[in-house]
Amino acid sequence: MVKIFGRKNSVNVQKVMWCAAELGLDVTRVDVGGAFGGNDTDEFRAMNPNGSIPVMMDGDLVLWESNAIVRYLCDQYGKGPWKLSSGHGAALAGQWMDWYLTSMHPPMTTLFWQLIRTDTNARNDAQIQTAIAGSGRLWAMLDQHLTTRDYILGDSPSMADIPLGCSAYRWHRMEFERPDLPNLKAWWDRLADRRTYRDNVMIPLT
Ligand SMILES: N[C@@H](CCC(=O)N[C@@H](CS)C(=O)NCC(=O)O)C(=O)O
Repeated sequence: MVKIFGRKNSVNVQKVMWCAAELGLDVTRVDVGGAFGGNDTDEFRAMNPNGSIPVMMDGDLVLWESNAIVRYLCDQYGKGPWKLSSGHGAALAGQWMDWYLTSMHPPMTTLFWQLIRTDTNARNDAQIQTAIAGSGRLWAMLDQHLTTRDYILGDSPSMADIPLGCSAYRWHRMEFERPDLPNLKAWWDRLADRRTYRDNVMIPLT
């Protein structure tokens, strides 16, 4: 039985829970982090010295870093396009997943904290505008990539769609003026047709 430690409103926990749902895994999730606390105890830090969520436990394997957990679950339990252990698919999935983490996550985190977690009168408009412009340039690159594909690797969803897919919900749901990116929107609509995505990702932004 796979156990996940982490609150469900965390984008990093959502990646793992959505992935597990796609694979049809029976997962137990324990609320940890944020208002629930529990991630600064000796016991939790023995699992993850960063004190961050998510953490996954599968038998005697304890794993942190959400993208690493997604890759592990797909490799261990995935079938078809969800299992990409090697070859071009795995390489390209790694590229998009790393790109999310290193390029897209920073401006999207700024937007989330400014627009969702900061009172209106305490917001920093310059930071918000810079983050909209910065993430908008990156979403435009993905929009271009999606001109000829339904999903990031082609005809089927795969682990490559997971980190960016979780972030795309926030991009489309937070309130600001977005550039018109029709291929990105069509891809996001396709994700939103999936019950697994709606149940685990499309939940209130808090
Ligand atoms: N790179 C890590 C980042 C983990 C991370 O920063 N998690 C946040 C939640 S999204 C966290 O633990 N915040 C502290 C808390 O929730 O108490 C990953 O992808 O798993």
